[in-house]
Amino acid sequence: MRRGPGRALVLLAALALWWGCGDDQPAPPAGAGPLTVVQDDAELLHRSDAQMAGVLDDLRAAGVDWVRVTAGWSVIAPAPEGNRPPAGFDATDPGAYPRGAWDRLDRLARMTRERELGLSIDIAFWAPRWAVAEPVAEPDRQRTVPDPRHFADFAEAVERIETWEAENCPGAGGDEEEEEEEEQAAPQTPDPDATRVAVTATDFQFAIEGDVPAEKVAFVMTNEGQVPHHMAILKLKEGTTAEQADRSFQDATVPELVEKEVGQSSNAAPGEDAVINAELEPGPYLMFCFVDEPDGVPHAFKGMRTVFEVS
Ligand SMILES: [Cu+2]
Repeated sequence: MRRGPGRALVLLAALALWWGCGDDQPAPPAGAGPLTVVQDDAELLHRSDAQMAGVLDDLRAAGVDWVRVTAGWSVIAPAPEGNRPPAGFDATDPGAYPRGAWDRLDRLARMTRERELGLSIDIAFWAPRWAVAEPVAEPDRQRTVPDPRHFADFAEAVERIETWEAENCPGAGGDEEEEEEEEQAAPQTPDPDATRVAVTATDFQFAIEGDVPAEKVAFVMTNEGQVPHHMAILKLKEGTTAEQADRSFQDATVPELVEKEVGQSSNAAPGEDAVINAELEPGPYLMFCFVDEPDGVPHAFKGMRTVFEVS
């Protein structure tokens, strides 16, 4: 199970990892809106070098930040119409795939890197015949009851192509995924001398009950969602507005707004509680959740972040 980052001190590092995805990644300009992503397998995988270069140059000039294409399972896998994979085929090893299987994606990875465009790769349709339990009539449109183990093996092969890592941040792993294996924060119990502040976590929002006083506080979060959540709290610089904090998530400038890290709770499973004890001073604070289940996108980016004022 993937979890939130380890200690409070790594909160900013985790945020930076999410945005940074390595130094090669194009940083969106400060103050820009959401990232612009264009998906087009036909134009970005199946054209001549010159045509693709033209398309990518045009996209770059039009302000596109990322392009997105599909790593087509049945296109890349061997024997896509066979009842079983080739004998001894290790589907997790990119080198075990047919010669040239990755060439189109390799080419796009190189060409996007040259233009400082981000590259996002879907690991997706269609499945090879040998990976589905119920074949359909069109041999190249298999989709019914694919075997999740086979799919996981293919996903691992995509993930193991190292030259893609820097371009391939949100979905398909890379260094940041290993960082997430760090231990989560240790569970705390509410300090008996502290003022309790009840927090409700749902998928994907926080609700903080009442005012938060400038004293010793125990945030007690109850997870009423269907997936695990935690709380991470940062103290923001005086005068930071909720709107600024919100925008900073889109343009990757949260660290610029932070005065200090306050703490992080353990992860709470659905129905369970998690706690942060903290001594609070007046000012604006940011609470967010960096758990990224089930799809690898931290909940903070799905709305699980809120700014509150301590007075
Ligand atoms: Cu969460």
